[in-house]
Parts: sequence; structure tokens; C-alpha cells
Amino acid sequence: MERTLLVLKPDATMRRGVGAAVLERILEALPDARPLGFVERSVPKSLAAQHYAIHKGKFFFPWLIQFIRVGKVVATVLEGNDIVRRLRAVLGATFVDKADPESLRGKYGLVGGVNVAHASDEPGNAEKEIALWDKRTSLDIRSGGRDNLLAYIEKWRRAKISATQKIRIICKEYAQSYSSRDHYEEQITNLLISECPSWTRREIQKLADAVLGNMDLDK
Ligand code: RTP
Ligand code: MG
Repeated sequence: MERTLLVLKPDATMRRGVGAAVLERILEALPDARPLGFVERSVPKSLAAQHYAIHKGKFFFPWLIQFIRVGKVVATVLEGNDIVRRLRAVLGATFVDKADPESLRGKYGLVGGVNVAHASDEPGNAEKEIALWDKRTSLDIRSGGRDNLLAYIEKWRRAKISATQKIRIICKEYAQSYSSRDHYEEQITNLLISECPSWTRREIQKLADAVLGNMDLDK
């Protein structure tokens, strides 16, 4: 049976309602998928570098490592027929602006590669990623993950999701650069605060910085 690694990135875990909505939709869209293991934790630099080793040397690699370490992530494994392809279809295209608006990245992603979740890209890489995360974290793929996922969804499903469209507009303005970077970072931070219960302003500012940092890659 095929398996894949799902990792909610910090833009989904910090925006609590987004994390819950993403997991809920995935379980609905893939009802036959069997969740294995669950962990919520921060990602040390060495795990981030190993997880993204395939992208080492690319211009966006340093940003990737920064972004995944902005806040905690949630990781689980899904087992099912053709699950690698099917999970990626639910997530949508890599870049938020190119993703189908009905897909999870199209609906909740903030901009460019700030795209809510990672999913393995093919079965061989999935097995390597699963082995890595199982070894380096308390993911524990020998235990069932469904109860943990349901508890996570229940805990955060009522958290507000209100800022996505507004942040996208600010990102468009940043692309035109009418004002200083600090000005946009403050605006995005202020909007994110409503979506990020249980995080400090300083932590949320790191997410805003990563949002602008992804846009800086194109400048
Ligand atoms: P993922 O690995 O996160 O599931 O995403 P993916 O397969 O759809 O895309 P991939 O090519 O593996 O890229 C990994 C992540 O790198 C970021 N990225 N940003 N030019 C850019 O701004 C850029 N290119 C890649 C995205 O966060 C992407 O998900
Ligand atoms: Mg990938």
C-alpha cells in the first residue's frame, strides 16, 4: 500500500483555523486514507536541510529552511491507493497564484510558495521522507494517527480565518513597493494576529517576514 508524508507548514499551523480546515478537507476528500502517526513540533535546521535536500543549491533553498522553521509544523503519514498523487491533487499546484482557487493552496495559501502544506512528490521520495521524520521526530508511524488528527481539528476548527484575501492584497502592493518593507511587514503581522491565536507578536512577525521573503525571491 502506498504512503505519503503530509506536513502542515507554519502558515497553516500558526493560523490555527487554516490548519484545522486543511486537515478536515483532506480527511473528507480522501476518506479511505489511513493516517499513521502524528507529531506537532518545531523543525531543527538539520532536519529541514535533510527534508529539503532535493532542493539544495537552488536559489530558494535558504528561504525554504527559514520558512519551515518559522513556527511549529504538524506531520502525519497517509496510507492508501495512489495516495501520493491524490493528496497533491487536493493541495493544488505549488504556487498559490497558480493553484486552483478550490484547492487548499488556492484557498488558504498567502502568496507564491507560502502554500500551507508539503506532500511527497512520488512514492520513492515519500518512503525516504517518512523514514527520516520517523527517525528524527516522535511521529511514530506504528501508531494510528486518526484520533490525533480529529482532536487537532476539533481543537482549532473554530479559530477565525479572516485575513487571507487582505494579506494577498498587501502582497500585491508590496510587489509594487510603494512603501518600505517594514511597513508591509507590520500590516501583514497585524492581520495575522487575528488568525494566529496562541502565538506572540514576535513569532507572528517571523511569519510575516517569511511571506515577504518569498516575494523577495522574485525581485
Ligand atoms: P512541497 O515539496 O512543499 O510539497 O511543494 P511542491 O512539491 O509542490 O514544490 P517543490 O518544487 O518541491 O518546492 C518546495 C517548496 O519550495 C517553495 N518554493 N518557492 N520560486 C519560489 O519562490 C519557490 N520555489 C519553490 C514552495 O514552498 C514549495 O512548496
Ligand atoms: Mg516537493
